[in-house]
Amino acid sequence: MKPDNDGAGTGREGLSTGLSNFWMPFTDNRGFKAEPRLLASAEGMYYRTPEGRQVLDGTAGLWCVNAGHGRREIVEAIGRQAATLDFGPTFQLGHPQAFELAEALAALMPAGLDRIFFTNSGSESADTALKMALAYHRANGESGRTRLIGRERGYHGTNMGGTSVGGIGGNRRSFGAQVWGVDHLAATLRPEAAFTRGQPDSNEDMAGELERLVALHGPETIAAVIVEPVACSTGVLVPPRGYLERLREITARHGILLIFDEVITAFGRLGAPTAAEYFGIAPDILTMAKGLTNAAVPMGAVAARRFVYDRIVDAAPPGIEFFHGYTYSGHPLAAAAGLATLSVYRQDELFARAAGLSSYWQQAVHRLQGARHVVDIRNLGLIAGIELAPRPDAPGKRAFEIFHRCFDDGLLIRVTGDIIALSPPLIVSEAQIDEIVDRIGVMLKVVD
Ligand code: PXG
Repeated sequence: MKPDNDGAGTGREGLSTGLSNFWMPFTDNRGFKAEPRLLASAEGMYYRTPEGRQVLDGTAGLWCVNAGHGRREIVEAIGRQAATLDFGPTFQLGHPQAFELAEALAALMPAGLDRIFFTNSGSESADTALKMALAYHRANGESGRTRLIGRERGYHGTNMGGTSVGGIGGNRRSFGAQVWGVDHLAATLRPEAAFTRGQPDSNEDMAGELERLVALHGPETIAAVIVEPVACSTGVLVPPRGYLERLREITARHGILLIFDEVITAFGRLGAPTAAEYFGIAPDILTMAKGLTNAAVPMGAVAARRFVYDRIVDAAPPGIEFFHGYTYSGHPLAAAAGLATLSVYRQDELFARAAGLSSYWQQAVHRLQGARHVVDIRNLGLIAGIELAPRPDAPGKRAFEIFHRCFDDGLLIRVTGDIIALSPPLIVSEAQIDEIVDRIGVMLKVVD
């Protein structure tokens, strides 16, 4: 393959090929390929570029490397597993690691969410959860319950179901209509709550809108409501106090399943195993991915309450009960990585560590209140969103420039629109928290 150019000093060091063939996901392909930024290795809190520059990871990769990069225990477990059983089907066969991991996950979930279905990603987890909800109601003799309700500014991955219940205009509009019979709640962000530390208080009954949708469509048509407990990808929208409790109450009253998409929030991001536990609310179905394997091998999972599993399984005639699954559901390498990851979380008490750091984190990120461009700061657990005023003629450009400059300066942040999103590995130190905030503070001064 012919290199696009020779690369020296262009950010292409260490790359012996061209860049054209890889159609990159959610990327400005033309912009990136004109000015690539590459990662070569990673350890602990740092990435390293091909030129050997260290980059402090303020985002745990893409919200996923919760235990920090290159954890020896996880790497070794993957290697051992690859040498022992590289692949084994889980359709009508099994291998011990998948069952062991399912048992370990069931123990970590809120009580009752103990039937675990494996997928390979958050997107597959979201679509699996939606199909479980549909199958449950059918098995329950309520096949009219097909409507799915998501939320504006929600993100549930990029498969058909997740895109449809998701609430990101750009993701949906590019593909036209998707899954039929979907409706959305409004996003929970309110301008008057700007700069709230943690969960905002609200007098408004935002979740009460679900009652309106139930009255509009009829409860007998609604299968499930799916929300992220904290909407992360669209800029860290922290639910007001009482909101999730109210969603739980309304869904339960109308026989609607409540799905928490915990692809980001599970595995310690809020200082608890799950957001469900953090908020003290048990959904009927809970999706995971990312931190499940510390991102070392792709894997997702869906935890269902026992009644969901029992209904689908018991109602089925002898034979396959749930016509769904993936070649790699419970893949041995992923399962081994998952088991090793859970043991790292346990041994290093990383969820408690995140909980202990969250007030330091809150203080630190809110130091940017009053900094140039900053119009809101939101945080919970080890998550923060720093919202900037957009440039009048070019929304998103200011934050994107800060993302580039931070990377070149040795800090990885994530931006969505004009919002900076932060979610460091749970091993972050107080000094590194200060460094993340201070470096962003400097960039806010430099970038117009
Ligand atoms: N649900 C939620 C809540 C997510 O955050 C997915 C589903 C999809 O997961 P997969 O593994 O299919 O990508 C996600 C993924 C960002 C960003 O910058 C967030 C995600 C993925 C990539 C980037 O905020 N979240």
